[in-house]
Amino acid sequence: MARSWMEYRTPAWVQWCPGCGNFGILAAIQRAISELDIEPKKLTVVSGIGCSGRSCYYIKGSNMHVLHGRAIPVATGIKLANPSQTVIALGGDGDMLGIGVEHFVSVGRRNIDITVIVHDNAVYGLTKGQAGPTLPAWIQTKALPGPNLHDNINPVLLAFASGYTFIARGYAYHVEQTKELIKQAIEHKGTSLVQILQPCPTYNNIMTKQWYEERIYYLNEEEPDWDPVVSTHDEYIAKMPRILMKLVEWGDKIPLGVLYRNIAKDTFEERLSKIILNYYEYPPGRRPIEVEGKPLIDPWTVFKEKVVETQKI
Ligand SMILES: Cc1ncc(C[n+]2csc(CCOP(=O)(O)OP(=O)(O)O)c2C)c(N)n1
Ligand code: SF4
Ligand SMILES: [Mg+2]
Repeated sequence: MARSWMEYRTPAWVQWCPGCGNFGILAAIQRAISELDIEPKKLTVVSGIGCSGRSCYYIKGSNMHVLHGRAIPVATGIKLANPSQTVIALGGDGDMLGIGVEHFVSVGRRNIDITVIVHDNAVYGLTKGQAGPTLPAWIQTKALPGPNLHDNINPVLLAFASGYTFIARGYAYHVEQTKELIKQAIEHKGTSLVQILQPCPTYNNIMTKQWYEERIYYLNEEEPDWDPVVSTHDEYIAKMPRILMKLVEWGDKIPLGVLYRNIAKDTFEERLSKIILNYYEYPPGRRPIEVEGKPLIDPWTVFKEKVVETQKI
């Protein structure tokens, strides 16, 4: 029998404001990993800096809280060293699409089997409500001295253009549906994005629960023939116009659910295993680093050879 989601809680005190959408996202992640029955030691949640970034303290796993915007490169390294590990990189809209946007894009080119979760409240919650990269132009949330003059990034369209092979959008207060999306994202082989619309009752007084709930709808409910899975080039060409329409839809109506899934592309790990034939049996994380107390590699010799010697002019 799968572990209860309660077993994925930690004793850490949850430091979010009352009503914060992060509570729903945390519950959805804990329920997803519990239903997938992932052992805590086989799970790594890597998070960046922000209110959302604190999630890694609240989920039981071999987790890391890293520098602002750097959850994806750290998650990439962990996955490549331990391909059997389930790896989730999470952060806010600022973390993932502001300071970390270069990593958000680059990971799509590799199709590494990790799940990226964006807690999207359209503001920098932790630093007191500045405009985030997903805040639409002309909106003035309460901490801004005037309306936002920047256009907003569309995370799902950017993920598509970057090569992500699974793209979904959920809503933080709908724990059950968001849990299902996270489960599918984790099970998908390749880089997955789940953008989660997350009300921030403290700083985003425009994009509130009511604002979202007047706009969101579930694709599989409103369009029962919705099928965003592509497995061949011909299917890709045939389905693309409709998928693109949904990726760009944002305004009076905001679609939720799986927006795109490509099961034809190989993962970076699969590509690596074609050059390193024993990669899966003997990944870097399983190789010894010392024998009889002595390191296999002397860091000073390596530093001298690779850095000091090459700097000689
Ligand atoms: C290098 C660096 N620059 C700036 C900051 C300050 N800072 C901390 S969190 C944050 C933005 C948080 O916004 P977001 O990623 O959307 O997370 P949220 O708090 O909304 O969940 C910023 C700018 C920092 N910690 N490190
Ligand atoms: S500031 Fe906003 S995002 Fe941060 S904990 Fe409070 S409600 Fe949540
Ligand atoms: Mg934010």
